[in-house]
Amino acid sequence: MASGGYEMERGQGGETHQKVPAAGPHDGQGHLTTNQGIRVSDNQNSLKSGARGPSLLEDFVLREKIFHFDHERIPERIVHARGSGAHGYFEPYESLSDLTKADLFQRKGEKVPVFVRFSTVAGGAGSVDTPRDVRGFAVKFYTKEGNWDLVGNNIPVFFIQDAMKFPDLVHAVKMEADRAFPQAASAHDTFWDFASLMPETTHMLLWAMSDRTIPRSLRTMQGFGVHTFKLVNEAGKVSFVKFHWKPVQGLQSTVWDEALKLQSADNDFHRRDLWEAIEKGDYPEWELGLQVFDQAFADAQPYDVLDATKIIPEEDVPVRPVGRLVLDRNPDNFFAETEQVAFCPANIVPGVDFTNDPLLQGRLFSYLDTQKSRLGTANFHQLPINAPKCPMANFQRDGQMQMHVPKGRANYEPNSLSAHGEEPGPRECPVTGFRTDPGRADSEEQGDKLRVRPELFADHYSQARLFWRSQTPSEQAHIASAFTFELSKVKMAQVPGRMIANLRNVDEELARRVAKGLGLSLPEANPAARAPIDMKPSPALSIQKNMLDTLKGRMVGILIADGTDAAALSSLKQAVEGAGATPFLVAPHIGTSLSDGSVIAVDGQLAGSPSALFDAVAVLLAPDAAALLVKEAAAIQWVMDAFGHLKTIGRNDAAQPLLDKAGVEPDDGITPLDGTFIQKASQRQWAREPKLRLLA
Ligand code: HDE
Repeated sequence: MASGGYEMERGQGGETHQKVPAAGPHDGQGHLTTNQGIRVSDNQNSLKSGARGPSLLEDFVLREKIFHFDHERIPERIVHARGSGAHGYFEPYESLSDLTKADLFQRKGEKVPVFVRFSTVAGGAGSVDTPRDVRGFAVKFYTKEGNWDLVGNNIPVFFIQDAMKFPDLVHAVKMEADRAFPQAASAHDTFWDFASLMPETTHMLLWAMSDRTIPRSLRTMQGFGVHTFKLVNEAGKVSFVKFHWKPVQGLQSTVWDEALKLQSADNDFHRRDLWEAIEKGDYPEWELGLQVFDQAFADAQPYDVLDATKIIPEEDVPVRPVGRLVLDRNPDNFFAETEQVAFCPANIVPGVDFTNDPLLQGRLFSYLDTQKSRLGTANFHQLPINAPKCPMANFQRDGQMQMHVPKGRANYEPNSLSAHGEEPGPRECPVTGFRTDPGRADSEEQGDKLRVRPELFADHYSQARLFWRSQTPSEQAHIASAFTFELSKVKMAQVPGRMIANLRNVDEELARRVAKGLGLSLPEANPAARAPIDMKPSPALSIQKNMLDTLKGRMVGILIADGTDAAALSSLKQAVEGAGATPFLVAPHIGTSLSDGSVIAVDGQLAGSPSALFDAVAVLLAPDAAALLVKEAAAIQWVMDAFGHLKTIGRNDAAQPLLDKAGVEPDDGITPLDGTFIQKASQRQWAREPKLRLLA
């Protein structure tokens, strides 16, 4: 027996011995077994009659193995199918007992375990990480009073106001019904057909066409609970709340061309980035922030706080940081945890409550329902990733894949089994049990049964205008260009004009720029159901105004080749590491000889490591190598893309010919390889963009 392995017995036909590691089901002694615990003598050969067959039906080892394999896949999520998850904890900064009785917010510094899953929305489970798409940001808190799921997105508003429209929205955005393309993209007929007919989508469309939907990393995006929720304290006092997650690393997005190139460079760009950051101990972190307000504030606003297409500007209600979320452990198994995790907005704890937001109300039903299709049984809550980490007890019984083995006769209540000396089972607790807030604060006193929406829901444009006016000129150019790009993919002739007619209610200039980009004349504005108003711009809505000037947790690509100066490389790497970033060496060959004769193995070969993968780049070459690389398309493209993606480029003198060949023009972001490079490497050179890109 080899250490860590199992010496196979000789196969039926006398084949060679092989050593295989003990993995998967085993009996605790390193032996491979079937699911029934029977030791397997040969995991290489099926059972045959004679060396040349036929194979025998009685081979239960083969049949069990293939049977299980045949059923390895489960239905993927209808939306948010592609996701990446991690474990971590939430830690409150202070007690929030004045606001909520929720146990997890009572004690400063007491950690609550969490599991977080980030996702794209439109693509299938095997789609890429970097399409233009909303990102899911779902957090499961395993509190002492049961699981609380805050199932949010990286955008604080949603496309629609009422759950009734969700299947239509999702059908429209996913691949088209007859042709099954495009995968993971909103740039197609059915999405824009739907969106242009539904003015309530306009605010979210502005966000979706902004750089929010092409984040650089899952670690550099915000999260939002979206709906207004309630917090309830011990005395029963109710406050309204919006939940915010703010990344400690600040906001970072890509530019569109970079996002496209990342799709071909690395389909798993975000998943890998999250995994590697956690493996390195560079734990992603967010602050939980609350916007707390009362009914009087809600009544005074020109929008309805129950409308999920509206934000509450941070300038009106500041976001109060109340704790931090740290992700410090990768899943042990993607399927068992990230795939099988079942989030549900209806999972809340005493101290938190729902409002009557009609979108939220629909979600409260949907998530439980979908898990039955996806996970196949009403007992999905027993899977380890979904099970609460506090005690649970009730009289629910049986069902497919029941894992619990309840004892005794108590499966009903009330019962008098204790009178017979039997275990009576659990009882309700009117004191500590979850009680729905009876307050009518957010509802009509006595509602008739109507299929209607509240009056203020009819304002579809004011906040879209607020968002547009809160962006920098460069962000506005990105939004106008994204509308132009997406609508340029639409073949249904009536749709782009209809969309521009809606945009005229947001901003005339935006509408004009999109029309010009598409070669269309400006259509009549779509009559607005309710005339938009001008709200004060909110700087908090801009990414560029909320980036942090730090290299911490980022990646710097360094292009080298044979003959690169060893000492200069070593000090550059040290400086990058000193700033908290990771240097990533790229060269034409993995084995690269440096000026001192040493040969090093670089991290990535040039053809497979385009500069889109990095936050900033450096080019450190010997003159001979530069003379060769000016003929190498991959090297020219590497530099050209870094320039086009507005990244800071550090270079030594000998590398200049390559920069010249790539069309790099000097600006603030082209630096020598000294302290200036490190100082500027965290920044994007927005001022460069109008010089090299024809934006709408
Ligand atoms: Fe979801 N959504 N959703 N959604 N959603 C699902 O649940 C649904 C909405 C969000 O990582 C599904 O388990 C309806 C808003 C996230 O597993 C499904 C409506 C927001 C995730 C479902 C909405 C979200 C989902 C599909 C309108 C942001 C992924 C698989 C009434 C606040 C969670 C599943 C994960 C997943 C229904 C609207 C966020 C079908 C009916 C608004 C992050 O139940």
